[in-house]
Formats: sequence, structure tokens, C-alpha cells
Amino acid sequence: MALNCGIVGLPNVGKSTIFSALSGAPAEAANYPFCTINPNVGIVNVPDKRLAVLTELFKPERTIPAAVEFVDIAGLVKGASRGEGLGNQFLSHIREVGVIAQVVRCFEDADIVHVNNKVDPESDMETINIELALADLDTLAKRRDRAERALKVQAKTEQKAAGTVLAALDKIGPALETGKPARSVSLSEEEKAAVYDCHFITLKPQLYVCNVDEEGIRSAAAGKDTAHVAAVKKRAAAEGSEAVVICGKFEAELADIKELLEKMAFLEELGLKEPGLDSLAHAAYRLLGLSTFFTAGADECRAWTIRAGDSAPKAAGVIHTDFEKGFIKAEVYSYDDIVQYGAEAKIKEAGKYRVEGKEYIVRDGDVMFFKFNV
Ligand SMILES: Nc1nc2c(ncn2[C@@H]2O[C@H](COP(=O)(O)OP(=O)(O)OP(=O)(O)O)[C@@H](O)[C@H]2O)c(=O)[nH]1
Ligand SMILES: [Mg+2]
Repeated sequence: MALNCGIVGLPNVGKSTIFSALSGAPAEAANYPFCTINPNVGIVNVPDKRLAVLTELFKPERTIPAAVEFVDIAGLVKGASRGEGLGNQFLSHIREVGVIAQVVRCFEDADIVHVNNKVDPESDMETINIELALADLDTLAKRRDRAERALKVQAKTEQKAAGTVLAALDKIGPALETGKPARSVSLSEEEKAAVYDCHFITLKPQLYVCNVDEEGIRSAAAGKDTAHVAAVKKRAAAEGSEAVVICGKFEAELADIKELLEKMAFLEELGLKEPGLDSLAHAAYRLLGLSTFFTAGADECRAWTIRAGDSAPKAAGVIHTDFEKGFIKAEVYSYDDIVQYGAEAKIKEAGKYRVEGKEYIVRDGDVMFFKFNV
């Protein structure tokens, strides 16, 4: 699975605005549909309080956060799966990402064109989800043809493989036909592997991003939902997906402020503790199945990204391939240990400083030091 998050939604709902605020990368955002044609790619830092605490303790020369890639994709309209709008081009870009963030317009602003001339999150989500399901049905039909041909002419082992493909497609097809995502179907590991090459869009984890106005932000800060946000959350809950609330316009202004105190004052004015974008970066990171370990020292404190479940040598390999090849052992303690004991020496005294070997599965929040030879 690609380790990135694609931003999708109807045209002109604020995808590029949110992307720019997130990544600091310029992306053209303008008040007309299909402003974006080619996808914009940007690297987004994943905010992590733990890294700030480590920096406070180690006072390193530099601090480097974990990052995740976001891709801002062209708007999708009804009929895209049949080539409407930017149609197929758009869909191929979505096929390449690991997870999907669907931006839903929840802001009222008569000056900003809505492609259906009405702010209606429920109908917008339905439009997008149906197009994604139709695109997958198209892929499914092609794959089925291929598997059926293989059944007739190929050797026994290939026939067996084609049988597994068909069994998976028989489960996915009826779901897609009723507008349900492929991810709602329960497949065996073997079936999942068999249809991996289809890159079904609706098999990817999805989260919803409510792009709200100032009223929406104030309501969210007060723990309440506007009717539009409630509609998105209802759908998300029914699918077992997450929904985050963001005001694209406000986040864009906030991202432009470099002075931290000024930033905090701006946030406070709206009753917020942290930028809404942080929750989006965190949600994408989690849905991608990523996990963080740290290296900490006087020269550098750094958060590194691994897949949840990776072993110690794999984690070492993220730093340098030589570290993985020549891996001997890892010295490990947890972030919670350093918070509790305040210094590495104290962790050692308490007997919490561990030495782990090749089989060790790295846990989120481990602070690691690798021993290797090359
Ligand atoms: N009022 C308001 N306007 C917004 C908000 N977010 C984006 N906009 C405006 O909406 C218009 C469209 O924003 P874009 O970010 O270009 O939208 P997009 O979804 O990338 O559009 P396409 O690339 O055409 O699909 C711009 O004029 C933005 O300034 C918001 O939260 N509130
Ligand atoms: Mg755009």
C-alpha cells in the first residue's frame, strides 16, 4: 500500500486550500470548479507532542518530525466513472494513494460556487461514494473477464488462483452494486491478496473532512455540531469511518502566521487548542497503519515512521540500509519511561533500559539506539 493520503471531493469544496495549509506547498486554489487538474503532492509534518518533550529534555541541535505525503487531486463530479468532468484521469490518481480523505463542503458562502448550487453534505458524499463504487465496478468487470478466461485455458495452479479471484469478486460485486464500499466486505487474507492488483478505490480506508465556516469552528470548539457536520458524522459512523472538522479558509490564514504567540492568539480567539489540520495529519497517519519510534540525543531528536508491526532491524533500515544489514541489537526504552525518570541514566538505574534483538517488534513511542556493524 502506498504511504500517502489522497484528498478527494466535489470540485470547489476547498481541497487545494486545505492541502496548501497542510503542506505549506503552494497549490492553486480558486473559486471555480476544476481549478486543479494535475495532482499536487506535498509532505506534511505529523505534529507529535512527544517529540517536543524529548526536545525539551535533550536540547538537541535539531528536531525532525515524522512526515506523511498528501496528494491534492482534481474534483470529481457525478458521471466521472463514465468520463464526465476530468473523469478517468482523476480516478487513476485516486487508485495510487494509500488512504482517502474526502473533503465535504459544510460552509455557507454565497460567493463560492457549489457545483449543484446547494450546500448539501449528504448528497455530496453520496455522489462521490457512488462514483468511486462505479469506478470499482468497472475494474471488477475487467478483472472478472480475465479470471474467467484463465479458468478455461490455463494450467491447474492458475485455475485455482483464478477461482480465488472470482470468489472475492463475487463478494465485492453485490456490495458495490448497492453503493457500499468494498472495504465493507469481509475477505480472507488469500482473497485480499488475490484482488490486490485491482487497486479497488473503495477498499482503501477513508476519512471525511468537514470543511466548515467560522460558525462551524466555534460550534466544534464548544463540543457541538452544526447540521451539516452532524450529517457527515452520521454517514461516517455508519461506515465505521472517522470525520474531522476543519475550516480551510481559517487554516490557510493560520498557516501563514509564522509567529507562534500570534498563532496561539488567533486560535484562542476561535476557542481552539490546536489547528484542525493536526487532527487530519494524525488521522491519515493512523489509517495508513503507521507507527513512530524516536531517536534522541544531543545532536538530534527525531521521529521516524515505520509500519505498525515492523521489527527492530526494519526500523533500523528506515534510518539507513546499512543499519538493517549490519543490525546487531537495539537499546530501547519507552517514551513513558523518559517522562517518568527524566534521564537515560535514571532509566538504567531503574532497570528499564532494554537490549532487544532481531525479533523485537517495535512499539509506538519507543526511543531506540541501534548497534550495527558494516
Ligand atoms: N468561505 C470559505 N471559502 C473557502 C473555504 N475553503 C475554501 N474556500 C474557497 O473555495 C474556493 C475553492 O477552493 P479550492 O481549494 O480551490 O477548492 P478545490 O476543492 O481544490 O477545487 P477544484 O480544484 O476546482 O476541485 C476558493 O475560492 C477558496 O478560497 C472555507 O472554509 N470557507
Ligand atoms: Mg483544487
